[in-house]
Amino acid sequence: MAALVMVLNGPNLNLLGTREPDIYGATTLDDIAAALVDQGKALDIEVDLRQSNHEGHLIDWLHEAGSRGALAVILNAGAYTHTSVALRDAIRAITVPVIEVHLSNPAARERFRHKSHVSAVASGVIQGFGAHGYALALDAAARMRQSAR
Ligand code: CA2
Repeated sequence: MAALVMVLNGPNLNLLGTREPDIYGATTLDDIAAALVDQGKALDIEVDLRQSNHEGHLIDWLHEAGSRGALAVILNAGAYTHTSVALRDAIRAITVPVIEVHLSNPAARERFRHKSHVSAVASGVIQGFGAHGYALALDAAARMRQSAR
């Protein structure tokens, strides 16, 4: 059976590819989803990509990843990264490894983006590589499965 990787995206990421391409690139979230599904087929991984502008949805989906025994969650929590203790608690509450992804490099941006509530409870962080960061994260998830075998 294919392993499951949930790719969860937070607020405003539905706008990807339509505004601020200088910061976030020209690739849409649909483009990213299609590329990850293809990449997943080659790795025997089912990719389930979702986006919500609501914090509680992201928390419910993290719980779902836990109850479905997902191989990993790839999480771009958007601005909630910098504000949400509730997301941090949800990541702590599941045993599924979470790979934090950011299109931009928040460490090179405004000070308020330097704090991530996710990083300390994530298995790893990929940031600053644009949409390619999601592909790197899926590859990391596949390698985690290999090393667990
Ligand atoms: O670099 C990232 O991936 C971020 O998670 C993106 C968040 C930002 O708050 C984080 O600091 C870093 C913002 C997502 C907004 O996405 C947009 C996409 C297109 C146009 C406008 C916003």
